[in-house]
Amino acid sequence: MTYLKISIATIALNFALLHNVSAATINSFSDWGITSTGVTTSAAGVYSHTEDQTGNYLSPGYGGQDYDAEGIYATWDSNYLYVGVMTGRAPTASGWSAGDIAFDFGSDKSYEYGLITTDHSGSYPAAAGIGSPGELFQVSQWNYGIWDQAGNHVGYGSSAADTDHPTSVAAGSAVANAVKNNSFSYQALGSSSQYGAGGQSYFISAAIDLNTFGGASFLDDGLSLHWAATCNNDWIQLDIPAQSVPEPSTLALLSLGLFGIIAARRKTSTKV
Ligand SMILES: [Ca+2]
Ligand SMILES: [Ca+2]
Ligand SMILES: [Ca+2]
Repeated sequence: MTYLKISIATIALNFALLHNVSAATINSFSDWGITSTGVTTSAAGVYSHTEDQTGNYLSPGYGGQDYDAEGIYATWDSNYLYVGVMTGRAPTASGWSAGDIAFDFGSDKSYEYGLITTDHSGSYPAAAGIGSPGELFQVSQWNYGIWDQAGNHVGYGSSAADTDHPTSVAAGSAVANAVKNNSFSYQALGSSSQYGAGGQSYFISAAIDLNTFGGASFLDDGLSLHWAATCNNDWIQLDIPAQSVPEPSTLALLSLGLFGIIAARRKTSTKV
């Protein structure tokens, strides 16, 4: 009976590590568990937060579907953190371009990394970020939007702008080999009647090497992911609680050890 319990615990532990799907690109979009009728997902191991809107007012700003941040998603396996954002903002939109995906380790409102989503061509120059689409930056300075609180416009570059909600990377350094080759994607989702309500939706996604964030300890203090267009008309944030992610090597040894115990007990029982 004892070894049966150990066996079940081992299986549960393995499942906890392996059930996170490999949702790397738009080409495997179904891996995120998002159907063609909405923005929500029920896929095991996928963390998500959705705020799909249709009206002109979004919070803190305005702009309707063109600026709607509709969903933000994350999952991981033993090698990569996969991130996704669904929005009505097109990658080539003029005016306020799409912002970058911001990473806040420790969920303390200090955003350490940014995944560049566009080259900001056609954007308002003052608000444009740096870097090339698909690059990950260690960030020393962010740009912010044009609001200080819901509905209160302060204009671009104001010191009163809400710094809890960064938009694009203003300064920092690119981290080499952080983003898995060919994993970055920013594409339209089907026709305008699909996915997020209110019109056309787009999906931004990438796979990031966990070694960039310290490997298996990357969630020890929790992680918040954040996205907004460069105006911050609508921001969206996903908070992943602190948790320990097993080291693959430790897990393998643990499994071997437990199976060793099971084997030994079975051996013992055959003797009896
Ligand atoms: Ca929408
Ligand atoms: Ca929204
Ligand atoms: Ca932080």
